[in-house]
Amino acid sequence: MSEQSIDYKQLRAKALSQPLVEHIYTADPSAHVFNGRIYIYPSHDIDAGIAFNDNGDHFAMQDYHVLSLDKPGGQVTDHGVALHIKDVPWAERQMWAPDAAYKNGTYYFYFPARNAQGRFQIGVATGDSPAGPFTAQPQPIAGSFSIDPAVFADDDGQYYLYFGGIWGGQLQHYRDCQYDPAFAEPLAHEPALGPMVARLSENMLEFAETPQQILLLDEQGQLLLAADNQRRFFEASWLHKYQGKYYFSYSTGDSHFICYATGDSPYGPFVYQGRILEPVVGWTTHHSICEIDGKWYLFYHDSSLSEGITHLRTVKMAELTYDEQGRIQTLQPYKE
Ligand code: FUB
Repeated sequence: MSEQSIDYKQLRAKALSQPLVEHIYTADPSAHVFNGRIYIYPSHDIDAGIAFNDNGDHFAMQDYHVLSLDKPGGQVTDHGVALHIKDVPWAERQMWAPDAAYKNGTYYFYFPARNAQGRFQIGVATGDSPAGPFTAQPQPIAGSFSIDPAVFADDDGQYYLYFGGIWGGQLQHYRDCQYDPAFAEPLAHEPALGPMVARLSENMLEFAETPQQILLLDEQGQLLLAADNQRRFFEASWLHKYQGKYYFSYSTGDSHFICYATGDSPYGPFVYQGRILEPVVGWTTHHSICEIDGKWYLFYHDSSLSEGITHLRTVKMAELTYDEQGRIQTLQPYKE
């Protein structure tokens, strides 16, 4: 079905869940519980009048808002602008998917943007409230590149930053953390590029180590191949822990799935397990997973409110369930 032929009224009625807010467009929701309240760190979508292209230039966001609610189904508060690009000395454009973490009385807000050379890097901003506002560090994280930072706080007090995305996210131009515009996506029969991970330093503002590529394996222990676009990593990394196992989830981009893979270490390797979310309306799909009062929730977005405009998205949440073996049950974004 082409997106032009969709009856959006009907689609919205059949949706798995309804928009969390409608007064602004929001996407790429990273959710956490801080002080017993649910905080969502989304992108703030705008229409900058830039035509759609594979580079994602039409995602021309300029600031971030933080959303919060006291419980699933509760009233959502928009805390206003938490960080604006004009207050980030190194960032020129495209404030894409962010995330946040808490440590020792400070909230750390991680975000990607393009620098003056057009290269994505990842910045950190700090604040004393989970709702912001946040004050950006003058420089991006040294050695950072690409997009979609996601922080995972492990039980042992270590924090890890996951990041990376191909195509507009530029990951294909890096090998061993070195940039060369001549580097491209691997050939179809070669292993796909993996997401990146680095442990964060004690002060949460730097990498404690050189980022390393995560290995995503199939059920035979073979690396997922570049041609396997229904399962290979594209963007939107997220890590959570369930019953002692590490679950790495991500978007497959041009095939539009949210998938997951599991492993025994925050560094992987992770073995592909299946899909979490079938394709939503709009080109991109992006998510986070958060435990709230003993239940698990998927935060995601779609473009049904804007009637299919791919860069005008809306964040949503839906309960996620696991079976006895810890397998995540696939969600259909629209009921049949
Ligand atoms: O919001 C801009 C980009 O779209 C994100 O960084 C990607 O993950 C995709 O959702």
